[in-house]
Amino acid sequence: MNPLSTILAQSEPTFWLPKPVSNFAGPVDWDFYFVYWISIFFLVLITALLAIFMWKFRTPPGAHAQSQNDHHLLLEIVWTGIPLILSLMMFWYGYRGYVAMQTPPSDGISIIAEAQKWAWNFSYASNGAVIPGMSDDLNDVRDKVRSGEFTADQAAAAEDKILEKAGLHVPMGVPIDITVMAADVLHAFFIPAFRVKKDCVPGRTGKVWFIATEAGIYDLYCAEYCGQGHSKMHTKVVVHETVDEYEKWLEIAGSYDETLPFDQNGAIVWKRRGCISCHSVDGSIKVGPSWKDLFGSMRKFTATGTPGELLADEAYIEESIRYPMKKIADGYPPQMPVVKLTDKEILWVTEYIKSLGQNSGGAENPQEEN
Ligand code: HEC
Ligand SMILES: [Cu+2]
Repeated sequence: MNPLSTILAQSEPTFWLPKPVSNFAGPVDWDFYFVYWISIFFLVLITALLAIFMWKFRTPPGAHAQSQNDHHLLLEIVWTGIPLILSLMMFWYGYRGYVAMQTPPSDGISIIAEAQKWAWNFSYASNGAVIPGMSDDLNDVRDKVRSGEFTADQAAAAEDKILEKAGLHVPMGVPIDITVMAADVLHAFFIPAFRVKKDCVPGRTGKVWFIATEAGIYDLYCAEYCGQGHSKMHTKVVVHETVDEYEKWLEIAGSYDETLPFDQNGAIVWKRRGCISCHSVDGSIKVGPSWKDLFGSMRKFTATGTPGELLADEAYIEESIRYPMKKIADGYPPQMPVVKLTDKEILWVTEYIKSLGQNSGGAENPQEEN
C-alpha cells in the first residue's frame, strides 16, 4: 500500500461516505479523497490568487489599457506538468480499481439479483431459492418510525423479522459474485457501504463482486430512476458472521411452507414476488388492475392491436402471468414484467385471486380517462 493510504483511507463513516465494510472500500475511498483534497487545494489556491491579482493589478484611475502579451516558459511547463501528473495519477488509481471490480474471482458464491418495477429478487445458485427484497414491508416499518408508531427498538425487531425471509444475504469474508439483471426497464444495484454499483439492463447481464468485511445490516438501493415506485425500491443486505450461519439461513428462508392452504401461500407469493407493488387486493387501482373480484369477471383487453373479451378463469390468469404482453387489459399500460413463477406459485396465486371474490360484477375495466 501507498504511504498516503493511511491518511486517506477511512475506517469510520465520514461526512461524504458511509461506514466502509467491503474489500473495495479502502481503494475507492482512497481515490475519492485523493481527488477531493487535490480539488480543494486548487480551489483555494486559484481563488486566492485570483483575488490577490485582481487587487494588486487593478487599473489605477486614468490609466489606459496596454497589451500584456508575454511568455514565461518555466511557468508554462510547471502549470502544465503538475496537473498532467496529478490527472494521470487519478486515472491510474481509478483504472486499477475498476479492473479489480470487473474481475470476480472464480470461487465466489453466485447470486442473481433481478430488478423489476419495483422490487428485488435474489436467486441463490447453490439451491435455487428465490428470496425477495420485500421493500414494501421494510418501507412500512420506516413509515411507522416516522409517524412515531414504532420506537427504534420495535423497528429493529420488526425489520429482523422481515429479513428472516427477505433481503440479500451473504457471509462475511467470502467473495460474493452477483449477476445483475432487469425484468423491465433500467435499474441499478447499489450498496453504498460496499462501494459497489452496477446498472441492471433489460436483456443483458452485468457483474458485481465484493467481499463483505463486517457482519451487519446495510442498505441496498435502486440507483436508476425507474418510474413511480423507484424511491421505494430499497431493501437490505444482511452480512452473516460465518458461511455456516448463512447456509442455515438459506435453507430455511428459501422454502414455502407447503402445509399451508393454497390461497395463503398465494398471498405470500403476492408479497414475495413483488406483485403487491402493482396489484391491490382491496379494489384500489395501482399500476395494474386490483385482484379483488377479478376471477370470473369479463375482461376487455387488446391483443396485438385487436380488441377482445374473455372470462378471467384459471387459463386467463396463468397466461397473464406467463406472457403479460399478450393481452393488455383495457385502461392499463403494458407495464407488467415477466416474473418467472414456478408452476406451484402460479397455482397458489390463482387460488389467492379466487379467494378475493369471484364474479360479483366487480373488477370493471376502469373508464377511459384512467
Ligand atoms: C410493474 C407492475 C406490475 C407487477 C410487478 C405485476 N403486474 Fe400484473 N399487471 C400489471 C398491469 C399494468 C396489468 C394490466 C395490463 C396487462 O394486462 O398486461 C397486469 C395484469 C395482470 C393480470 C391480468 C389481470 C386482468 O385484469 O386482465 C394478472 C393475472 C396479473 N397481472 C398477475 C400478476 C402477478 C401474479 C404478479 C406477480 C408475480 C404481477 N402481476 C406483477 C402490472 C404489474
Ligand atoms: Cu429501479
